[in-house]
Amino acid sequence: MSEKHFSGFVNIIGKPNVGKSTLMNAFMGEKFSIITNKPQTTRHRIIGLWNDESYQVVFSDTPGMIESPGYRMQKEMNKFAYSAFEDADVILFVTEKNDAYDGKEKVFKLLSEYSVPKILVINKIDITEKEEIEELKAFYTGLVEFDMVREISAIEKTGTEALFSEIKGMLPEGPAYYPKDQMTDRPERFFVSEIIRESILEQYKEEIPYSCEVEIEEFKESTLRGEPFVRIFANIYVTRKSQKAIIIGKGGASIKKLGIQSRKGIEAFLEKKIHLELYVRVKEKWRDDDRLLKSFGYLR
Ligand SMILES: Nc1nc2c(ncn2[C@@H]2O[C@H](COP(=O)(O)OP(=O)(O)OP(=O)(O)O)[C@@H](O)[C@H]2O)c(=O)[nH]1
Ligand SMILES: [Mg+2]
Repeated sequence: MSEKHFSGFVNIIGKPNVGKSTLMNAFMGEKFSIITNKPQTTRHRIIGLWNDESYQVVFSDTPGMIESPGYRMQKEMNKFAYSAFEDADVILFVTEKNDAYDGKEKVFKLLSEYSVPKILVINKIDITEKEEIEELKAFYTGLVEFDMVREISAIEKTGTEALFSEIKGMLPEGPAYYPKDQMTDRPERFFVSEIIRESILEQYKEEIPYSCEVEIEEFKESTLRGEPFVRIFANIYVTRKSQKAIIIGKGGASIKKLGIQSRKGIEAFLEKKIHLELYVRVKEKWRDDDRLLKSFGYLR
């Protein structure tokens, strides 16, 4: 018995909204990261573990890299994104036609200096003309020496299977980093808070999505009439009173809708019935407050 085993960290980086989380979910075949049409949806580094007998692929989805972060929260998000350069065995640099790079950004210097295999992934080819794809390829390969260039549509799963096989072929021989029955390094309650945040991003406009954070205060598993059941209390933090009023809506209509939408997503994820209570709290400066950022997992 000397079956070879391969493992490694495959870190997915790029600007906000290019489809990093969509790609991670396509590789995993499950929804790990939340996806919305709003930039800066992902705020943490999220790990998805793909296991079989011979492989453990440790995918990392990261927040989109921001050129000039404002709030402390965005600075910490950027740190998560750039931490992808600390431990990668393979780097996936994801782009799409709407990325406005001029070539002088820090990411290109880092990519050039980093010696692991790097793949240029041109995403969203379902909405990109052939000539545009060629232009993008020429632009990026002129900046960085990529080991591989692939065109995909993460949403339609075009080219993602082939890309996955190629990634596996780039992994070094080595033991598993995590237990083989594990799929992520985060507890269920993290994903529950993300599902609520996704519903907020979908339902509310303008500054609301960027002003919100969700904290799970209570996550209590029990049974109800012999069926598994979870009671969840969640706090939604906003930065202003006026935002609290918007989240709640007239006569509580908006928060009711949010609750229903979130509950559906959470029940599908946990495969259990839940009872969900949402509370809105105003914390003016949470995005710059060390103590709160720490409790929300942005700071160690
Ligand atoms: N047409 C098209 N849209 C896509 C594709 N992949 C992702 N999208 C859409 O692009 C938007 C952003 O996708 P995400 O996966 O959230 O992007 P992200 O890079 O993780 O974004 P951040 O977390 O904000 O950094 C969503 O509306 C997706 O549905 C694709 O292949 N084609
Ligand atoms: Mg994302």
